[in-house]
Amino acid sequence: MHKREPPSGEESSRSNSPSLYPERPAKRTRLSFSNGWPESNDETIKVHIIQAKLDASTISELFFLIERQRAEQLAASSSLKRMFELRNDPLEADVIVTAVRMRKRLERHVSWDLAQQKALVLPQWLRNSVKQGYPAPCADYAALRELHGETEENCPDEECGTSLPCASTPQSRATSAIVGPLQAPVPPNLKYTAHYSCARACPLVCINQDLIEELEVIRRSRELEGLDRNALSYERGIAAIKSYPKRVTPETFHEVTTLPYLGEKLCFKVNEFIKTGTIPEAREIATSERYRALAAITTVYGIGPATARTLYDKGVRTIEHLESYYDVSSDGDASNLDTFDAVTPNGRPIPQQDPPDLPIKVALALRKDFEIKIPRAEVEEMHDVVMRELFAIQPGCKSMIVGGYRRGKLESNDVDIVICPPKAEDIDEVKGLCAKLVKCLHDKALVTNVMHLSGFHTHDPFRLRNFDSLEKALTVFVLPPDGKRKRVHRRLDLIFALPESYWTAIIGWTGSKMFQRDLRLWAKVEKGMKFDSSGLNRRYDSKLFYPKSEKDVFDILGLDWVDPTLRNADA
Ligand code: 8DG
Ligand code: CA
Ligand code: CA
Repeated sequence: MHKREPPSGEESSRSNSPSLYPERPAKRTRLSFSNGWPESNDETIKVHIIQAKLDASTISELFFLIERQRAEQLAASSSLKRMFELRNDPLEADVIVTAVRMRKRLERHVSWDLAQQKALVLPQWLRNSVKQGYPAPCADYAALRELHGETEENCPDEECGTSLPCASTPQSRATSAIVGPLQAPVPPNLKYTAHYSCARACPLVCINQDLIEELEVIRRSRELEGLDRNALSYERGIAAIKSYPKRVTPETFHEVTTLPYLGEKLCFKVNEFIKTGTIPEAREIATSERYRALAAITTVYGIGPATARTLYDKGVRTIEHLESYYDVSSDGDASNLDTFDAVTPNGRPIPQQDPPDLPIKVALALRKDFEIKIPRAEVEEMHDVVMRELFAIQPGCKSMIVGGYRRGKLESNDVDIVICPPKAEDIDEVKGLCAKLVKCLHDKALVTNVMHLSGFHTHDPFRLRNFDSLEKALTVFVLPPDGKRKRVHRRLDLIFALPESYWTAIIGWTGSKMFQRDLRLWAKVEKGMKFDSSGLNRRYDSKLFYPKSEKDVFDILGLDWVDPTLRNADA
């Protein structure tokens, strides 16, 4: 797998966030899916993994391979039907992946009878199959010599050449092209037992992701109900399980109970999950009218849980109710909302005023656009467009795409870019650069709305001023028309940092939220320091530090390096 080195202090003026994946079409599939995943169908290849004889990082890698290709499938608009899906029960699987090569050992996990009805393959089969986008011939990877014939016979690749895509189809080539390196390997020094999530490795998709999704429903519901402390307990429990590299089973349950923040209540729920594959409370919440309503209402930008609860009390249950409450038509077309009233000869609108903020009616109309996730290629395109405009105003700025994109997400909800002007000392030179850029982007009809534009402050060790002393603009952005694509409104956050706070800004805005929260806590409790996106200082004498790289921040805080792709401590 691809290993990314910690970045050095030397940055180019373009993003140095490496694209983890080759470019792929920006179209997206309208597959039916639940919990964000495509639903399995007859053409899904069901895979069971026997964990015996596999080390933790291999188990994690194999589970991750499956989850990742499902996400790729969803993102890539591929019509390829051969998806791989995990099955806990070997009985339900088409293929059993195992490193066990002896009959006696195998029979501890699967009966011989059952084994004869399946294809039993080595882990490399899964790697190669996912990579090429269709099942490799199982016989070439047969785990047990005695079952070579059965493995060949039961291999799902036999269907290749009938109704399903096989090696030579363009679809399979397309999928092959979009499977890239996954994430940094987990370094042995990052222990899953560590108390702080900033000292653990949290992959984007973990081996217990199905359990995480259940716990996330409960966490979200606590948040929607305003039970913030309780929500935080779930958030912490989720972060702990996220870095646990073994599957939760009756055998591992005892160890799970010893993980940080796994209190009695959470352990009870984990145990329910082990026994039934779900958490009853999560199922009950997910189907309740109140949860569904509050979750739907808060998808509108600017409506938080408290407002959502008030609206619910007034009878609002759906987005349609909300639209009539705010007297908005429900055609959902946001294209007429841009505040431009003149048009150039080539059809580009000319803005007549400063970018407006995002009133609730506009937010409602933009909701459908905001629901459409942003693929990595488009994130990069947006960054390129912004940096081109910035260059015309102020050459030599450094920038980095941060947020979920940097943590390896295939699709983001919004785009976050940290920008740093070239000169180190002169605050006046950078003051207002953000506002200038936003104005310029608005003049070119690239930014349609600005929800927040903060002033510029030097680092404030006593937190006497705002939350963090960075210049930031939270905006709505649309890529320039290319004659083909529909203008989809995207959320774009631009964060301007002074050179001395560039690296802390990058860490803060790379997230995840829990990673950042624990970083602050670690700095305070363990090191007597204060960390936030705008800087790093020692509490007792307010001594400021000027990190020269991201790794430098970890070093100053006495933490081992954690690759951005392993900072996914949130669900
Ligand atoms: P996505 O939903 O956009 O796909 O994922 P994300 O990129 O992880 O979420 P995000 O909401 O865009 O947040 C990115 C990171 O930025 C997250 O770790 C939290 C952090 N962050 C904010 N707002 C602020 C803020 O005002 N100050 C600081 N320092 N950090 C912030 O979201
Ligand atoms: Ca983001
Ligand atoms: Ca953001």
